[in-house]
Amino acid sequence: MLKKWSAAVLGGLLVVGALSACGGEKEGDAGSGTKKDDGKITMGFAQVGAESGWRTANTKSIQEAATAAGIDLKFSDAQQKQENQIKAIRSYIAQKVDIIAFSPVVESGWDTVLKEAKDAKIPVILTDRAVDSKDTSLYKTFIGSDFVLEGKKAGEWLVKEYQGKTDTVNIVELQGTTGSAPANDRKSGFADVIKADPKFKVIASQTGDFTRAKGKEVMEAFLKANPKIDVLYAHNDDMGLGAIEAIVAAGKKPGVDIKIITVDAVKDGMTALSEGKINYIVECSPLLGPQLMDLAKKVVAGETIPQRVLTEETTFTPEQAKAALPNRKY
Ligand code: GYE
Repeated sequence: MLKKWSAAVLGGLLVVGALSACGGEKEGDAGSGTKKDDGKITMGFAQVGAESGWRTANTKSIQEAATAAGIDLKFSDAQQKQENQIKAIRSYIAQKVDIIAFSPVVESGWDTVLKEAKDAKIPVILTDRAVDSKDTSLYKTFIGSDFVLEGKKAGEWLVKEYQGKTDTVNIVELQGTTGSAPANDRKSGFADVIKADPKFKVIASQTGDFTRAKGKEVMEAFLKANPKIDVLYAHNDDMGLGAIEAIVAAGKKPGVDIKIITVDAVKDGMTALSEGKINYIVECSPLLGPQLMDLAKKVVAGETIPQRVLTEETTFTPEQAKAALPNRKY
């Protein structure tokens, strides 16, 4: 599925590693007018919540990178509620911050508040999750992963794993937060790949809200309703880890009786993968802080930046997880 911004940005696409270093601009010498007397840039950041290991690592990355870049960060946690994020953004507008960044909980419903920021001449950067606004002038850039590609990678692993086999493969899916970009896109990317072979059947698909507790609860219901589940595809590690508890409680062996694919590659997920309880993880990097601060400085300085900044990511098998774990930062 082509995203709204795609056509507009094809010319200016930039791919950079999530760990790439900050640019070397002098802090606080950019732009004018709204900055405080100390010349520091003030950023208002409206975070999604604290729903997962990924999110915790993302928050830490943003806070540390702000300190390192000399940016004054105002941070809010929306507890996965769009109305809280809108409130936070409005309060940043009222406080006349230099720049607003946020990771939109869901894709739709942002035009009004984004227009308010634009009218107040406060630039906005989207991080991690996209919005479906048609007017791409409402934000300066969108930095984060390609979630459709992540879903496709999950599907491709499955196709390979069951190559040459003809029996039906019953799949259950734990979706992320309803209406969020990663839930929509990880679902569609995966579906696009597996639809080529009718032996793959998604027999149940429900949201687990990206949390461990919900992942466990929904998996329990899946197990009760479906005697034969071959594969679990969870849109993040945390839901997969919750589901593992439900699978064990049902007397089945995770990774063996039920094959498990997840997305994120946070430490707990990678540990389960290295132990064979998860079979495959598609990486999604939460370390967006340094790039965000770098881009924020450029925007405040009036420099032109690409409209889409993609993070570079890989995939992990159990062997690769074992090798990567000792140096894993999150
Ligand atoms: O995969 C999940 C988190 O938006 C990419 O949100 C992020 C997702 C991540 O809760 O763990």
